[in-house]
Amino acid sequence: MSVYANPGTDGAVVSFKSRYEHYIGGQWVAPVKGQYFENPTPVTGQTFCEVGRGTAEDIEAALDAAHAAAPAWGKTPVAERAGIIQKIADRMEENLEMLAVAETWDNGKAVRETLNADIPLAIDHFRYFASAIRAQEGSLSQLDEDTVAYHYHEPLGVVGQIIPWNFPILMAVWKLAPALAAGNAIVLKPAEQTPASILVLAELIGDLLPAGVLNIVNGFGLEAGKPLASNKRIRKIAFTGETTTGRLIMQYASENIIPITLELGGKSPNIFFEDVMAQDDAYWDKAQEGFTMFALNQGEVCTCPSRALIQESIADPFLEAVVARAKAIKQGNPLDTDTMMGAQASNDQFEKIKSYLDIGRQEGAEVLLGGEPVDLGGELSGGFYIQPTIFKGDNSMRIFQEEIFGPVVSVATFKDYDDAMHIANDTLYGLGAGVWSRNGNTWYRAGREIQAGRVWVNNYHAYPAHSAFGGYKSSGIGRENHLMMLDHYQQTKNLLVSYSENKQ
Ligand code: TXE
Repeated sequence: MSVYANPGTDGAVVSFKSRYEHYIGGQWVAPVKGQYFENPTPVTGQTFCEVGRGTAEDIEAALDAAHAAAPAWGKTPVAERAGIIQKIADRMEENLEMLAVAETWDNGKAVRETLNADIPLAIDHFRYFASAIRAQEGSLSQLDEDTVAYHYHEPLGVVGQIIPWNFPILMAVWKLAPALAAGNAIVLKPAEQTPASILVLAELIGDLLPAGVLNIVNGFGLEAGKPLASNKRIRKIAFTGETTTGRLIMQYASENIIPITLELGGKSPNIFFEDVMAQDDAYWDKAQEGFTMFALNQGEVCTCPSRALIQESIADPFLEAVVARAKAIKQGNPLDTDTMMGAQASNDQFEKIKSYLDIGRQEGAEVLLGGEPVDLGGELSGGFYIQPTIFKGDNSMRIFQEEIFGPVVSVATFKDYDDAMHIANDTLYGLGAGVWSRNGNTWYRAGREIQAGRVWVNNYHAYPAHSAFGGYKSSGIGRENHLMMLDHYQQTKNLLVSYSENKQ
């Protein structure tokens, strides 16, 4: 066990500035209106820095810088661009602990996860897209003997990106890596709940990119996000956040006829068929671990397996085993490397989850575990901590239908395969799902039948850069990760050429 020192104290691996401005054109630039907002750490609830409160004027300044930088960046040879992105990944790797602790302090998540998942995945993401862009090829079609159609990939130019607070650095990098690789300049707005860690990243890697290629304006949704997403000077907007906000982003984008990618909410079913308990072996152990994934990242994951569906015939022994397992989740100081579950990202989110704990009880759901906020004592008393919670109820309840975004799983039972599919698909959302079965026919059929963009079979919560990720139904539009992401940041130029001297 080791505990990282609080940022700003002796022995800390990261020290934040007390005040952050916007990052525009490779410089720190004060907000035009001179306003700042306070940024508390969810670990203790105490403010640790203030951050520029962006408005339309700051977005315009960032767009000026991005437009000035975009043409040269777009024309930079692919190998050179890829080399810069590789250097970004290397620099992040050299500073892994610093970035991990910065992310933990800003967001509240356990450092065990930021050290082993958030930051390593972000690094790999840059490496993947730096490699992918070098392997990308255009195409040529011969239309007749003298006529040829060439297809080129071109960057879009200047793009906007709006980031959520649940994985601040990783969600930013999911968008930055393909956009930069494809040759675009970017204006990015982090979430107001977690503005600092992305600025620490910008400070770390800023000198590697030509000035103006990456610009960051902090601020609130309507004050800074809307002027970016509705701006005529962007050629694309990428958004991750709530479904209702996604609907607004779509409206803004429709005014300017620009493409969008939306990664929105979820209510992912995690389905356990009766054969998971056929033997007391490593597979059964893995399946139990798969159930506890609802608490990963304090449940603040768009693909959180927040609905667990258990076959009726095994419900009692299954629940006895997984409740015991979930009881062993170690909650504590997020900076302690033994801690498995840290703090919720903000006071608003903390209050929202508590209200759903009440709603679950009022709806008559049975509380099998947890169900309360926790006071961890000492300096953590002001932080935002909730117990891992298991409710048992039925799929019509609000706790099964609405995104809670906390360490809360709602369990229902099903009779047979058809019943499981019916319950799994009885939701507005379609982002993720899990299927657990030893029987290939069962998991294959279920995997294809569940209406979700990502179905994990006999595993959960893996996010490799080269697997397409995105939603069906109200969970979003477009995909992130995978080669296909480059299509979202490029446009196709077709040159249709006649080499004939004398015929049309
Ligand atoms: O999200 P918002 P919130 C879900 C989760 C959570 C709920 C509310 O259930 O409890 O959403 O979170 C910016 N124009 N998810 O309110 O508002 C905002 O500043 C332009 C799921 O924080 O969608 C922030 O940068 N931008 C999710 C970003 O949008 C606007 C991750 C997300 O904020 C805007 C986060 C506007 N009108 C929350 N309004 C996931 N899918 O992973 C807000 N923003």
